[in-house]
Amino acid sequence: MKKISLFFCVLAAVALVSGTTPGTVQAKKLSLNYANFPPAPTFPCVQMERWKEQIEKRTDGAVAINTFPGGTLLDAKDMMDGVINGQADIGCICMAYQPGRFTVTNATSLPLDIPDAKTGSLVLLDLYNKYQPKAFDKVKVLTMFVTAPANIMSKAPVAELSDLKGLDLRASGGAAQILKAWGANQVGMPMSDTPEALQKGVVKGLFSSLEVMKDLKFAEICKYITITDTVIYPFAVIMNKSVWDNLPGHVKQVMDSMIEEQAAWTGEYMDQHVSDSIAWSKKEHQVEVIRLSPEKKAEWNAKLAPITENWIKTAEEKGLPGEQIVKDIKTLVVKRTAK
Ligand code: 3IO
Repeated sequence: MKKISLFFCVLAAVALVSGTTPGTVQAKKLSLNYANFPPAPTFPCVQMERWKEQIEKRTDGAVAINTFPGGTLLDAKDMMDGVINGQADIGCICMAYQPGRFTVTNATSLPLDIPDAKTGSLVLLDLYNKYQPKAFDKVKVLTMFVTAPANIMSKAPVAELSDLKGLDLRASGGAAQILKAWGANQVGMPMSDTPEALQKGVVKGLFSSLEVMKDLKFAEICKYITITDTVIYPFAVIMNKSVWDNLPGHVKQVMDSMIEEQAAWTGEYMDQHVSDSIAWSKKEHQVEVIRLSPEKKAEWNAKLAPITENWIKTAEEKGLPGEQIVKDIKTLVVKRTAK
């Protein structure tokens, strides 16, 4: 009799705890805001949705990621400081928009022949890991990636350096330096401002990776592509430092384990999507692709020689090992291409 009543007492206690206070049994769900500057169909936002999905799955729903594409939470120029200040927990930055701020990582946007986005993304991450640049001291880096090499998209055909002379083309950062060296009239602005600038005729084309021909419908306006495959744009995804510090250990582990995987995934997605975009632009919008002969390519490349030299000089003036950084990028490209 005594045994039975004890049994029922325990049973009643369990029922009481689990039945009346469910909130204390289940851990509170963490919710994080992720800001992005360009429109949802573009690759920085595609990779954001993929990361969100994977994080939510791999943390068994302990974390919810709320995504804000199209500059609805933070725009391109405010992204880095907005995340540092906590206006968003996570943000995606294009380092080309603040070239002086991200000197080390922007060395990947020198004309050093990064062949594709996958190789470039892994090289950028390796470089970041080696140098741990001060620019990222106030944030946690969740991943880094680069675009495919930039090419010219224009309203009028560009086949010669003389076609570029004084032509208003939009680019930022390292890519902007290259347009200048070729004699174009380089106009700086983030990608998110470019559709309107093209539409209004403020610029006559742009210099970036070709997936935007499809994702931002530039093929409707730019009927010509000139293949130069010269330089990439580097990106980073960053988290507010104190938000990171306060995450549970198992969530940190999941996020850390995705840093390199996400870089490779995004690079691969970008490379594939550029091919799709070129095919789509030709078929749907009769876009013409102009290729430079090897002689012409050599002539164009010769104009770029001083860019890397000047960057090294500026970096060393800032107390950075410029020469070594450039050497490292070249070595890493060979190493990562071989894989
Ligand atoms: C880019 C930025 C936002 C959305 C799609 C994009 N494709 C290539 C870039 C690189 C870049 O930031 C730029 O300004 O060309």
